[in-house]
Amino acid sequence: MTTTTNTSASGSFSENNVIVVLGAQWGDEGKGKLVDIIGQEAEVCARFAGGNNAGHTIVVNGNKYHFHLLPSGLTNPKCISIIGSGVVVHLPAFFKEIEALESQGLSVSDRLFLSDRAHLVFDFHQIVDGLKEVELGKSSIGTTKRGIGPAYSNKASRSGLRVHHLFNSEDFATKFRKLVENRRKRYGFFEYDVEQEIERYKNYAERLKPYVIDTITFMHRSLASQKRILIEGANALMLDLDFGTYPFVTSSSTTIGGVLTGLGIPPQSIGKIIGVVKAYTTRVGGGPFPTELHDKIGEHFQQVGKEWGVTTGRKRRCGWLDLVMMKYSAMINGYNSLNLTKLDILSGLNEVKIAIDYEVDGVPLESFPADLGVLSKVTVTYETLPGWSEDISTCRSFDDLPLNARNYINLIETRLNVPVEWIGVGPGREDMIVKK
Ligand code: 2SA
Ligand code: GDP
Ligand code: MG
Repeated sequence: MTTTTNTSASGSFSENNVIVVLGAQWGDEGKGKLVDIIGQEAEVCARFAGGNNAGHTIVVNGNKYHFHLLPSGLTNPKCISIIGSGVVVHLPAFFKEIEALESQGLSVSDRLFLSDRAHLVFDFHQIVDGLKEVELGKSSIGTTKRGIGPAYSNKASRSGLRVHHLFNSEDFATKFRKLVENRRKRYGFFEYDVEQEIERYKNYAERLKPYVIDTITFMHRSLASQKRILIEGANALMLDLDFGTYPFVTSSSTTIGGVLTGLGIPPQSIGKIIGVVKAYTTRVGGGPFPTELHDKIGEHFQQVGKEWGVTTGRKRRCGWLDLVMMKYSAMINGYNSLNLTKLDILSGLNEVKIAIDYEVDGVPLESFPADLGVLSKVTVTYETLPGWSEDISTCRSFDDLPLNARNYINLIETRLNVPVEWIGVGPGREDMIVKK
């Protein structure tokens, strides 16, 4: 793989040693692409939350790379990648992803490290994920069925198994048997060969040894030696366990707080926080979505934007950009700047709309409501702007963009009071405008 790019990321690290990239909506904003671009200058790239539920597609010179559990910064052959203690790790998926990337010519195994404190996701967690969804029936979450919720549940209830447990095989076996027994008590008997699984994990433990380190010490050494560190978000603010549309959320802290707890670094080490926001909104799975469209425009976003899940292949739901949600997102994460992605997908629409207010029974809401019952009743106020017909995918500076596209961006900046620093106009690494 070559690493040439027209897009300079060097400016990003000139003033800050630690840059955080976070999803600002319901995920799939295009975080992977920005991480790939900034990652070309990074010495360390770290994941802090989630597991292999995440899906990032990166396109370099027409080649597609799919990342789920491993940090996308691995596209830079010189960058060391860290999976922090806040991540939950399914070892079969971990090794499978390494093999897939290596088969594409990306050598990763000598520069990838995993926290000894990270919790493990087992196949039985994935079985339980499915059983839980069935139990919920019509109100199911629409999870990725990767076992993420059940693994974090075990972590929170202090019965989970962490990476370091693998290296004490007797203790591991005892705890593992108990864990499965307990899940069978809760969900009824399910087929699962416990003893065979224990043997399988003995092999995994041997294979895993070279990857396991104390990532906290590693991160602090990297901070002390002023390494250029890129922290990569997975999922997004509206899927955060505390701040998202609960219970239609994932089970981790996907926000800035999760960066600190998932990597064990202090707040003052963070230099810059970049929020990635799609020029429209998508969501995959269940849950409320105030600006969702069930018309031709929604179909335009879905089809032209190729909105299918990277992990499950599910169709993503689509709607207008929502600045009520974005204000809430910016408030919590404190973005220093934004990467507006997929602006090219808006080309060809006569007019474009942006949600600017929510009202319930004629009364404007001050912020994004906690109660989904309230959220389901909101009337959304939109600002409508004229669209543009030009193909913008070859634009490489802000001034190259049609006036109406520039106005769209200006409105976002003014309303959110956060500068748009990066503008995505296509899936490729070079399809990015850096706004001065
Ligand atoms: P889970 O599996 O317990 O984390 O699911 C809980 C909710 O979180 C949503 N979720 C996601 N939303 C968007 N993208 C995700 N990653 C994949 C992608 C999704 C896919 O990049 O396309 O392939 O379907 C992701 N992961 C979790 C999920 O839809 C539930 O609403
Ligand atoms: P992530 O989970 O936030 O990393 O995003 P995903 O990779 O799940 O989904 C974003 C999709 O949009 C990927 O297929 C990207 O290749 C693609 N993409 C990213 N930025 C742009 C852009 O500016 N324009 C277009 N057309 N596609 C983009
Ligand atoms: Mg994704």
